[in-house]
Amino acid sequence: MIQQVSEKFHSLFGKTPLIVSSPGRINLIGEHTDYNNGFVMPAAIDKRIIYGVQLNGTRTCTAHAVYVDETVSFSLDDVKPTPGWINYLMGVVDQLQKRGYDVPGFDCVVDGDIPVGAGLSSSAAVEGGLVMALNELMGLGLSRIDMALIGQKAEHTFPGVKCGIMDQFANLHGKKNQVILLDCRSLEYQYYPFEFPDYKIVLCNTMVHHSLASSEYNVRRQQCETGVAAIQELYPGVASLRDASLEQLNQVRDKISAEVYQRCQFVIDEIARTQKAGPLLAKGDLAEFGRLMFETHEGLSKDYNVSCPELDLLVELAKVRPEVAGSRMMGGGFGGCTINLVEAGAVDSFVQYIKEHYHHETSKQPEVYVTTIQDGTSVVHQKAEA
Ligand code: GAF
Repeated sequence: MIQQVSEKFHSLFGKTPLIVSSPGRINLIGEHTDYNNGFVMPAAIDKRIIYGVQLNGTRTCTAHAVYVDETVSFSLDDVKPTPGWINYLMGVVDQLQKRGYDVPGFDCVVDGDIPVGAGLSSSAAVEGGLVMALNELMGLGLSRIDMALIGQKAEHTFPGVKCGIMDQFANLHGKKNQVILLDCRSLEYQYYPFEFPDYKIVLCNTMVHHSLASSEYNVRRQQCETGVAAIQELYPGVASLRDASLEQLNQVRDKISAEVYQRCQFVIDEIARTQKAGPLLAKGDLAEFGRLMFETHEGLSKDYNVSCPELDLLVELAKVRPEVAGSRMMGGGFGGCTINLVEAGAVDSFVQYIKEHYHHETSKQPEVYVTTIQDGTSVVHQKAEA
């Protein structure tokens, strides 16, 4: 892919680009906890976006996406939300401009193998890769945390998804064979080795992406805030669900709707589960870790209500297989992938079983990815002369 991007860039723009590699992410546990100031446990993976970027000395930015064979342009003097994939690039440029940087015109070629709408955060990869490229080409000296925050804000303001920090953080801080335990309040983090030769991480893609995803995401965030506001009436020190206990939530039960109660209960439980996850990994207790993953799925499906029949089916199918330590839906929900911890020796039979049964029940052919944990966004080739 790197060579293809480089060649395409050369044929379109006649120059040698800076190359940046920007990965998708998985999340082992800690779902819908990031925007509640809780903990998450993501990692960067072997599916990625490759960027070729070079400054062009004009006030125009031109981008070519190889996978859709489409070229689009925008003026740096007219950066505003625009339908299509260009929105993610413009969101990043807008954030840099808002921080006072005089972004110069650039050309770029993008290619990638992160399936879109699969819950592997292709959008954070698009954002993180461009911030990294511009940081390098403009010599901005931004930290990886700055870059993650820029990507997150771009997502809020352009596509309009009020996401937490997990995806952008994992994209920029991923490390080969390590998962990140991130405290989304302080942005302090710790790596845990994920080196279990007897297990593989298997992603099963439902191949559905329900249109509810981004609107319902923002509704969940709002519901959590409603729960916090009710708790704050009694406990002014509670700034987010991270600070709240089930006892406190129970005390305001009659002041909030049953739905808001369920949402908040899930988040409080999920933060507690994620805090247990690090020590379990350190001990190599994948059996208990996997049990927590099943519990997470149950909560996401029944209480947080962000699953869908296809995701539930994939988890039900996985649950009865002895080679599966844990399985759950992953990411924002309403489609996309499940993440499964599967005994390495039985991966082939697991994949075959999932494909057959999922197809039989839904008439859809799932895609299955046996993934590995890799480094986060990085510059692949040093800046070449423009
Ligand atoms: C999406 C969001 F972008 C993340 O911030 C996170 O909230 C996730 O859904 C759910 O855990 O990927």
